[in-house]
Amino acid sequence: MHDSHVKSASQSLMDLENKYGAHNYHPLPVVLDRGEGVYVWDVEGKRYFDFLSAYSAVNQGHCHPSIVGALKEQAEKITLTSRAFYNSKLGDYDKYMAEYFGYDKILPMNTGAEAVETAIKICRKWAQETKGYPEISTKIIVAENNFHGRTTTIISFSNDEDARAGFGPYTPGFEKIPYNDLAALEKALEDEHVAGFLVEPIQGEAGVVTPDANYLREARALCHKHDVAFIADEIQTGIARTGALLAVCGSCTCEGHCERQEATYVKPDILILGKALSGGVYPVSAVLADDHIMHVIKPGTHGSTFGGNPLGAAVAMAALEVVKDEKLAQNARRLGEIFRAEINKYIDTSKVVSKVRGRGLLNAIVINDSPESDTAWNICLRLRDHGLLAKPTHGNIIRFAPPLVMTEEQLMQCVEIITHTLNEFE
Ligand code: IF1
Repeated sequence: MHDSHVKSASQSLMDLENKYGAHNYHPLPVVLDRGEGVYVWDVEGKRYFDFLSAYSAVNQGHCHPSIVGALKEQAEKITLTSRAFYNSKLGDYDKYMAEYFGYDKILPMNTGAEAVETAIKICRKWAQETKGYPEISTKIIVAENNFHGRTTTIISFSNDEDARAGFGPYTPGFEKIPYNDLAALEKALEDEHVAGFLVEPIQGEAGVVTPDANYLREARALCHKHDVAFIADEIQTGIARTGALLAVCGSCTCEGHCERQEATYVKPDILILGKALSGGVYPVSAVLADDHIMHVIKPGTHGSTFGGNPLGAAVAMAALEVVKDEKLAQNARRLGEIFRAEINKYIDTSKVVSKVRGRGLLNAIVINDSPESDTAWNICLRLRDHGLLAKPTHGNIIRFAPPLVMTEEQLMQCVEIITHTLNEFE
């Protein structure tokens, strides 16, 4: 029998994180030790369905063998050269990415926030050098309740007080408008020095907020009417998560190999990728644009030690091959429809859940309680007890984002766990 005064391995490890790690997160009390596909195991060996996917970074499933294989093979050759020299992976990677997503060029970076910062710099430089905008009045429009990362410039245009309080002074040159509001965008575009509009196709952290069907297309058209760059942050919504290669692809599930004939495709002028670009195996992010914008980047104007390293290049190409070969966009679309239909059936007779929303396998439920309540947190604790890991976003919203390699049978097991757990709170 386990002595109650003897700490579990999990508790000992949680105590170490609390004692020696900055408290910049409030994790669910579970200590993960192994991952494979849709499953993770804690240090006591208990298995869980992972319904967060490391915030949509492991779309291809934990430790996908072909991605890990690419990592191992490259790691034994050469991992990092810096861009002071060429390397034998980057040229093939640049070409692969340009063709996969349909752009002239890619600027390779590492984290999502770095890629967002890179996109902001490219957009500003493009406006100032090709359109003669004055530096002081160059502006980028963003949406309220955005999440684009945690650097000082990015939190400067956040309206999440937890993310920005105390970190000023803030970077100027950004204007917030309501999300999914074309009239507000049209009005903001009256300013003659707007360089770009930076937007998430679906607002993830805000609680998986999906805009009207025509929003992205109309927003891009408004931007182009004013020669303003339409910048899509697909770090969380991209790489098949929403049932298409990119959320801006809409209903198309061609995995990026059509000639973009699909009427639903809204091509960003600047595309930002991260997270599942590497399948969660290594930090890889990227900014893609055509030459008329990317040409402003000249030697010495931007860079990073790890950006474009051969290890990340090898991993990202393997990760994108998995998306195509395993038809992850199609699977995400099909399973997402089943998931929302099943949860809506539950909602019909529920007092606890008021709504389910999302696209593909990026979904969230809204708990019928105040955002300040701990109901959503307590539901996630019980989900953990029942073998499924998820975490609330803001207060009363629980995001559900399993790896896209999930089977229908596994999904139905998870629906059973979720509805059974919710029932305990009715
Ligand atoms: C955290 C969630 C938050 C992102 C979008 C850029 C980035 C992210 C659309 C920056 C990162 C992560 C960061 C993590 C929690 C998670 C997240 F929505 F995915 F759940 F915060 F909103 N654009 N999202 O979602 O990429 O620099 O992290 O690689 O910071 O708490 P990064």
